Amino acid sequence: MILESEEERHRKRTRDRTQKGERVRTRIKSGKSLPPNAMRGIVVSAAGPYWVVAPAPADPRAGSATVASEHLVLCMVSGTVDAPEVSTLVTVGDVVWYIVDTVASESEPATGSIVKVEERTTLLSRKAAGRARKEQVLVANVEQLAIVIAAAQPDYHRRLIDRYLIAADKGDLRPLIIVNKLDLVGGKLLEVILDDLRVYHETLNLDVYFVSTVTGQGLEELARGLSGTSTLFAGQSGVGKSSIINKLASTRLKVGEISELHNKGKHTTTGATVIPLDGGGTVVDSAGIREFAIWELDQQELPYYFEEFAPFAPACKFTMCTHTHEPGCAVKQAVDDGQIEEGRYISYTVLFDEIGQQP
Ligand SMILES: Nc1nc2c(ncn2[C@@H]2O[C@H](COP(=O)(O)OP(=O)(O)OP(=O)(O)O)[C@@H](O)[C@H]2O)c(=O)[nH]1
Ligand SMILES: [Mg+2]
Ligand SMILES: [Zn+2]
Repeated sequence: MILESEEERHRKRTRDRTQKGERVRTRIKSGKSLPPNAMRGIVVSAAGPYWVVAPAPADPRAGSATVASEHLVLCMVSGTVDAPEVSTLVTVGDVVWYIVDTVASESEPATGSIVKVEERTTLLSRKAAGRARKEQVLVANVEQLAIVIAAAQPDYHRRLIDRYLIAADKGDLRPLIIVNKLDLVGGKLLEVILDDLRVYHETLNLDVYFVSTVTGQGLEELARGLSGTSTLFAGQSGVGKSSIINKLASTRLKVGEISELHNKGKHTTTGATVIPLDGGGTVVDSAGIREFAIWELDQQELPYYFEEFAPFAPACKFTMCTHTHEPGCAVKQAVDDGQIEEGRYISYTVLFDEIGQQP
């Protein structure tokens, strides 16, 4: 879902500027001095051609943004902007400085222009959809990545986890795993799933939460793991990301209403949205991604993202061993001996082949 809608919204933002006779391309001007009336905020979502910005304290140490919907400002990016990134100029989670162009009235929210984007502390990227070699930053500045899978409906499978773990590692996010819809499985199948995921908490030391939004199982423990920090929820469509967030947060951003007010289409429920948690901290809901190709990953660096290979790799017969077809490969031997979990090794080979097929 996000594939088309993200691209479409990006086009829309550009088109809108063209219609208004403004520069189509925004120029990056580093170190441009900040206008005295600029205010600091956090991009909480996108609505049609706008970025929805929540005012934030000018001093970052003062805490997270006030994400009360009545204070949101609909922003476009100004003609010249002071931004560190070339690809994905602005994204959800970005800390920005903006100037208010029109103040809020009874019926209309305030509008403004983004003049500066602060350096990102973390980022979750993927290769942009389509053929072009282009990075797309999905969300910036979140501390944790919750990889959500379902025990059933959609069918249980864990392949996406390893992909997201690499993206989290690259972007400096702390990963955790949530297995939802535990109410749908029992007995033997549940045992198989628990056993299949053992490698993540026992070998890779990740927190793995088993939950159900139907029975409420595991939600309290999960809430503790998310409290006081920021967490992006990612995973296939239908696994229950929004359902889980709805159980943990009572205040939801009403960006949909704002966008309808401006008659800018209905692209508000897709994409990513920052939501404050009742117990402090924020979560970012995102729409399910059908394809998640990791940005800038080559075959040589791939083994380093599989940390459990490290003790064995030095013993491979060839120093440049790719651990795929070579004789005397200590990593493959360790898989055969059960010292490296087979599912993880399969993920490695799948990703290795996938990278090899890229142009
Ligand atoms: N049985 C069961 N169904 C659930 C559970 N959690 C969510 N669902 C259902 O799963 C479906 C999908 O849930 P969503 O929360 O919309 O899933 P999502 O991950 O946000 O999906 P996208 O927004 O498309 O990426 C809905 O019909 C939910 O009611 C659960 O714990 N058990
Ligand atoms: Mg959802
Ligand atoms: Zn090897």
